[in-house]
Amino acid sequence: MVNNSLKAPEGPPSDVERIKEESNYLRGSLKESMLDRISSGIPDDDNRLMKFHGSYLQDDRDLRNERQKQKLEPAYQFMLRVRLPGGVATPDQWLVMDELAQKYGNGTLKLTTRETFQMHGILKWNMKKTIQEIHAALLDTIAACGDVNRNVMCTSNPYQSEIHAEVYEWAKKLSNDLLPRTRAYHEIWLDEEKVAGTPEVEEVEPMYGPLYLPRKFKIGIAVPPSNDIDVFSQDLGFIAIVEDGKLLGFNVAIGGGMGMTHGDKATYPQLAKIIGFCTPDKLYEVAEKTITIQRDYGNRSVRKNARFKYTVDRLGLEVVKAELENRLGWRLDEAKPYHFEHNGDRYGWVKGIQGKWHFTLFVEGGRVTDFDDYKLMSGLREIAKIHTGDFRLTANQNLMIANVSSQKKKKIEELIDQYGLTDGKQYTALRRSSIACVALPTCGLAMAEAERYLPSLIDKIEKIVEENGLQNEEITIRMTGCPNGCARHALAEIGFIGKAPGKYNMYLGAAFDGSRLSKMYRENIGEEEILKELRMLLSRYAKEREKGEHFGDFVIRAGIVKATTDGTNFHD
Ligand code: SRM
Ligand code: SF4
Repeated sequence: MVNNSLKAPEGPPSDVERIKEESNYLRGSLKESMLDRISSGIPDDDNRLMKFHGSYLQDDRDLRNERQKQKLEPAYQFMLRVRLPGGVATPDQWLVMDELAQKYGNGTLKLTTRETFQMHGILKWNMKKTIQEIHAALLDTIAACGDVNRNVMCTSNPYQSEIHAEVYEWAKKLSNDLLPRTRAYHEIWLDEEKVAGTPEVEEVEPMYGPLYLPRKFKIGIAVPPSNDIDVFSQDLGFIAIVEDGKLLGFNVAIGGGMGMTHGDKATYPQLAKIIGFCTPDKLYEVAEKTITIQRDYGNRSVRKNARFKYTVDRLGLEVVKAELENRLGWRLDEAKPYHFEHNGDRYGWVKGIQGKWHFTLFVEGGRVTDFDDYKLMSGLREIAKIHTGDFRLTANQNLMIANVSSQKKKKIEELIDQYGLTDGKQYTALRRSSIACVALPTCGLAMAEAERYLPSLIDKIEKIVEENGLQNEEITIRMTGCPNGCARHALAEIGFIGKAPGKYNMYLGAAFDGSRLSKMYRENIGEEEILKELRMLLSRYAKEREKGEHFGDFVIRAGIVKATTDGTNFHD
């Protein structure tokens, strides 16, 4: 099966490879470590494995210095991420997540950029109970993190709900069928009897193998004209091709990813490139074989160059395509025409098929909680108690109350009014087009604030926007606390990447439909300079733009930044 003319990079395996190899299919000593009462943390090796179970050990960085001074162990806590293909949850599941966040978490839920829930602040002693209660709600956290295929996303687009329903089924099937086969999760968290090592059961991972993948792997399915899931940022993206209301199949795009490291040009965000078309019945096969190529040729030595995008760029797109077709035993069809219009969400009420209604709610930074003057979490709880449709978590960190029957619509509208839940229409379109990653205080990799800071920065930018009459212009703006790109910053028309506390690199020029990466415009600047730059840029945009021209296109036409034509020239 392995093509000897293709080679994986040479070099000693990274430490994580050793941990996986010694882990006995992701068990390690996790079970024992979780029972150990001496520390509220777990050893590093187990924390690496923990990711495959959907969780990370973190510490509250707001408390880090103080605890260090007092010679106390860091304020350890776990983040838990649910696997929720297509972002679809039932009202009962919503209520369980809400209850668990109050009972074991920090009382909030984070709606993530990959359409799922994260809980923060769970203590070690409560982890097993939390996972068991999630399991009882017919959800799990398997493979939500780790070197495996992650939560499969699909468009939440309410405009073509019959196609959404079909595409969602494919996303769910891919997510389920690509799960690791190890029973480690069931043994450790759900008390299933141990199978590994018993003579009658030999555990194997037919697709992943014992070392799993060199790095995380992400799949998303977009339904044009909406590119809400940023299909070109995925390791493997599928673009639904619909003709006369029928799903014909999918264009296949490979090799996207957003992460990079400051100052290291060998790392860069990249867009997936389209290599052909397949019919729906071939979707799984294409995904599986693509994953095995990355399994066999991905970089297992240097983790920051281990994503599939680097494998594709190193081997060449045509070579990878040929290898895929070789493994499939058939050829992909020619890609079919499609057209994306935007990568943001569409807010408010929309009528779908069978008389069902969908309401997309603006959730700033994806954080669901009861704020002093905005009881978002309580409002959604009351809605979940009477809602008979479902909830859809969007890739822009928003929430859709979906499939509302005409009979229920009035009651839900009343609750929306009572709790002041907003579709964001009272804000500028810029705020509605914003995303911020978690960053501080929980993310161990954050160099600067994102979710906690972007709203107040936007308060100031909104004034500039209004002065220039741009309040209804959708301009995508995204902020991350570090260059890993969890808010897909490189696909924002205005992007900020944290460099140090209060300092950001500023990027401009991505396309509004998610088809072009941005370019660095200013390095290491603080709020004052950010606002100064935006005052100049937005006033020029207001005066000089052409009809219908998006901000990302304008800054390129006006010569403010060069267009990034490929990830490999992102830093030029
Ligand atoms: Fe992410 C690591 C949060 C979407 C690229 N991401 C992390 C960790 C787990 C930090 C860590 O490794 O210690 C963050 C946890 C913070 C916390 O306290 O919760 C984290 N990532 C998130 C979320 C919650 C951001 C959000 O505010 O919504 C998103 C959860 C998605 C999910 O539900 O699965 C999230 N992360 C993304 C995306 C966007 C996407 O997938 O569409 C990306 C860019 C796309 C990509 O993967 O290229 C992304 N996260 C990364 C990377 C860089 C990976 C790379 O190879 O370049 C890291 C760091 C790493 O893996 O070493 C990372
Ligand atoms: Fe953390 Fe960086 Fe991801 Fe933000 S982009 S959540 S700071 S890893």
